[in-house]
Amino acid sequence: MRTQQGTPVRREAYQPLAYGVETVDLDFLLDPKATQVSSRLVCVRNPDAPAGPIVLFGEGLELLSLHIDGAEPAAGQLRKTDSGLELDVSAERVVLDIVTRIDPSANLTLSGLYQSRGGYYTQCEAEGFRSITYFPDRPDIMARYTVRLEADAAACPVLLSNGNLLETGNLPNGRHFARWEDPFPKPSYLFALVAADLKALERKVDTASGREVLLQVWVEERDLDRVGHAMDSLIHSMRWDEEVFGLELDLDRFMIVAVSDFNMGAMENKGLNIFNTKYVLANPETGTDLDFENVESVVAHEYFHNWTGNRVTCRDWFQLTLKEGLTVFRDQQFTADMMARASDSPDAAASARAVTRIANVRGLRGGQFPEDAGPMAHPIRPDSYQEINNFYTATVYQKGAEVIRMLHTLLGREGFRNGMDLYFSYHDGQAVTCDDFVGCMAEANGADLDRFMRWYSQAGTPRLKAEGVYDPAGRSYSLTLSQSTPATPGQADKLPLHIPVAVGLIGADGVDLPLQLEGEAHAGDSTRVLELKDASQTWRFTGIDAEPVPSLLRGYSAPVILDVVEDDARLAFRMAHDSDPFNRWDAAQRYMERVALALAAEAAAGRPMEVPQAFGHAFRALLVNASLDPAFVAETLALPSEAYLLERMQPADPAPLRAALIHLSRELGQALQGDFLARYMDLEVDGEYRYHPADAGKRALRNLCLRYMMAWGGPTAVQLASLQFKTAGNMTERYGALAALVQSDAPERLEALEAFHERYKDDALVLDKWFLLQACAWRWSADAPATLERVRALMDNPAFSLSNPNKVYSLLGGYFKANAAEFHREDGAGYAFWAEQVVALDRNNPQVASRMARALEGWRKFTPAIQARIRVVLEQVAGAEGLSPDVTEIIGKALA
Ligand code: B3K
Ligand code: ZN
Repeated sequence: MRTQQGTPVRREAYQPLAYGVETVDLDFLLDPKATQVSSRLVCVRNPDAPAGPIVLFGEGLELLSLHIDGAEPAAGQLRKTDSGLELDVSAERVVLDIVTRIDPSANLTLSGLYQSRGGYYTQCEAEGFRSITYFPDRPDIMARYTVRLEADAAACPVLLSNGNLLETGNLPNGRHFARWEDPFPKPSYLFALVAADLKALERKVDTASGREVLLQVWVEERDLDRVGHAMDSLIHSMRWDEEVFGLELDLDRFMIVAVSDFNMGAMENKGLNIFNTKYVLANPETGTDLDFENVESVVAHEYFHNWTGNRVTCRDWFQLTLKEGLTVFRDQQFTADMMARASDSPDAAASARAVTRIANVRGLRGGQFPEDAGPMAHPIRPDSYQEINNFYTATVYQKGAEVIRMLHTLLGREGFRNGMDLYFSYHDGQAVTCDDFVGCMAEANGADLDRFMRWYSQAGTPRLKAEGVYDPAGRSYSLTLSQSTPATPGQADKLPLHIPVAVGLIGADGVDLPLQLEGEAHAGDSTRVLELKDASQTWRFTGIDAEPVPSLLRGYSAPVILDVVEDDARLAFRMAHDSDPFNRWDAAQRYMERVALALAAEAAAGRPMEVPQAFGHAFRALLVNASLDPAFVAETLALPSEAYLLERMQPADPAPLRAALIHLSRELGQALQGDFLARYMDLEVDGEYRYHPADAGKRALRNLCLRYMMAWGGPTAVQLASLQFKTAGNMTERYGALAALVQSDAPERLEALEAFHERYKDDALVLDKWFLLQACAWRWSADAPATLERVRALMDNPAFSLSNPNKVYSLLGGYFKANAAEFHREDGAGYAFWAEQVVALDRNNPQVASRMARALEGWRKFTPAIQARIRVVLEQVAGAEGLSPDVTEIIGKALA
């Protein structure tokens, strides 16, 4: 039962509760249909809060009994409210005994206590604990927990909860029990239990201070051959946090559990991280290089939460980016360090770091920019929400991480570390705010971050405009940077932000110039961080003998859209010479974007499309440059995502854009067929598969070459792809070949899809890839079968299930979010299908439904004709009966 439909919660309305909780003792009698939960709470008056009752939230619970200090409540002492219960008490300290009953087998929301493949699992963030028992379920209520679990020993031989294991034992009737204790106070959202038939891979390792800890990764027995990489990733994460931040694991035991039915990637429950199988299981036969990378970064992310999130947590959910932005930044830094460490030269290390950064920025531009430009736009610290689960967003996570990165850029590595140390010294064991965090950064560095705080309160992607003027007589170059942020819903006026802009100037010979600002005695490094704080500021570089080419926002030093006039020649120059690898990639992307959007305009006008020759030359120069890291080249030559291009196209029109991208790929594939083939041939990786950035880079570029060759078509491409498909020794190559074949109309396409299905039909995670690939398929010829019909047919595949989020994200999410031209087909059939699926999903799992609903929130960027068609289905869903608050909020904001 969801309550309070439509009533927004406001950040400003925060009030501490009159009573906190000191200790929680839970006892679970696990049963599929009738699990009994007994809870003893020691509630203590909070002297800093206004007087009031004990507030307990509860949702969908059957209350069996409630005692206050051992007695039944007096008449009128206990009140039912919309969100749970309130108890009037006068003592400073009160012991509550509450017994409730719940039905895990009927819980399809995958929030609270639910079942998956016969086991019991919990997910409590953000507000799932209240559907397990009555509790002041807010992150500022931190308590110490003990947990007793009792279950059928045959069905659930493994019983886990947070912290340390105290005791296990057998009981009559084939049941058994375990008792756990978590020594650290925690908010209820970090509570977890698992009762299931699982096996563990175990390792014992010493922490930096020499304490031995037990690490376990729990999976179903059949998956034990896929957990080694997750374990290695966990150990690497521990070491990294010790070395880089001086943070050690604080428990004697750390557990990861993999579950097939899970709404998001993973969850950082104290000492008992619960993961979507997708981010634990990977071996060369079943996981691609990207899967290996994702497992490593998600394991790291959840592990890093132990300090940034668990030891210091959020005061309220508006502060979510306090833990998420910071932890994403930490996992990004970790990945970059891991990639760099595996490289064999400083250049290779720099390139590997850039590849990581490029992936971060691709995610930001493709996922967060559209959010910031649409009806869901919100600051990284939102001011209000209707359903908190809708605010685990790209803005809170990815833009939040960019904001932390800017602090790191402004304060430097050491200054940032000092700020972190101060943060833990002040706030360990507390539930705090974003202001507390930035306050520590400012205090540790004597820095003024007042204006910087605006990043926390302003929504929208800022535009950064740059204009340079060269003065030959004065041998100087003046750079004027100006900023503005477009209005977003509910936030019309924007103030200037504090923006770090890393700048370099490139000389005519392609070499960076040493930078000397007016008034400085000496020239310094060739990259300088300028701090833009006002609407517009000018910097004058001196001692410049000829007009330079500026390289702005190096490393993507701020999450803004850079507006600078650069002609094609200048983009090609930076593609060839920019010493900052990120900006070199960005120059290529900008050039490609320009070409793609120009082609799309021609296609929209029904005129012939022509790819500029100069672009082909610049592209080729990178393709054949064997001295560059293949991973970097692959990123550079990959098309910008459609999602990003649609944001840049005004008005957005998916059909001509798709036509343009197909045309561009084909033309490049044809013009450079010899070069693609040559690179394809010499990039083959010998020997046994290992997950290593050097090998992964070669495979990535090789697969990219194959796709361009396939775009042009012809028998050679089909033969190569078929051969690679049949002889591949690992999933990266097999899947890469399948992805290329799916682009063709040759009979080999269907053969390969069928062979892949036959081989992996019992392997859920691999099948997810197969569903995804077909959902995202482009139509390379007019008579290729329509994607929607294929997607509908695939829903009947026995392996597909609407109640498994991974399946929904692959097949429906792939179609709604990663196949614009097919989804937005002119007859509106894609939209009708969307409406039908959103409403169906919402009946069981509002969080998943809401994610799918978001596929159309950006509808106002499209052409008027498309908007008119979308409005019809938005209104149709808005009128559906019994809609969850999750979907109601999304549709309501879209239509507002
Ligand atoms: N903190 C969780 C996300 C919980 C989402 C709740 N709807 C995973 C993470 O960010 O690490
Ligand atoms: Zn997180």
